[in-house]
Amino acid sequence: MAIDATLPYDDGNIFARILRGELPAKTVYEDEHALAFHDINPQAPTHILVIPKGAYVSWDDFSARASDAEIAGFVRAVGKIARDLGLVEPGYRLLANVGPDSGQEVPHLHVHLFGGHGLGPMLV
Ligand code: DGP
Repeated sequence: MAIDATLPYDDGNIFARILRGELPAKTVYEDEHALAFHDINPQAPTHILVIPKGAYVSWDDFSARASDAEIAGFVRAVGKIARDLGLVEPGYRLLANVGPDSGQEVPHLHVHLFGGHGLGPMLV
């Protein structure tokens, strides 16, 4: 169910539990600012979720409250993951859903990283 991105952070959400090691994930990358793992329901040949280590509900929350160091570390991590996975050629797509209209389901910021052949044109 889509979540209200204006709600306070709920530290019982699935991705908070993955960050704490309470739930398993197929991790591909971790550093001080970011954790990346395979989406449980992949929508492309490669479908990775990249999440910040801090407690942020959405991109809106993150961009408003995170420190410059957190933002820079997270953005650099996303780029590094795409490079490390060999996605720069033929290309990849980033997506972050924010709030009910977007269909955001998990109330911890996550950037979808889609890659592999045949992504096709963006529909929205
Ligand atoms: P969004 O609609 O933008 O909130 O995307 C949530 C994504 O999270 C969706 O593609 C499925 C994925 N997902 C949900 N639960 C889990 C989980 O427990 N583990 C993993 N790896 N992915 C999950």
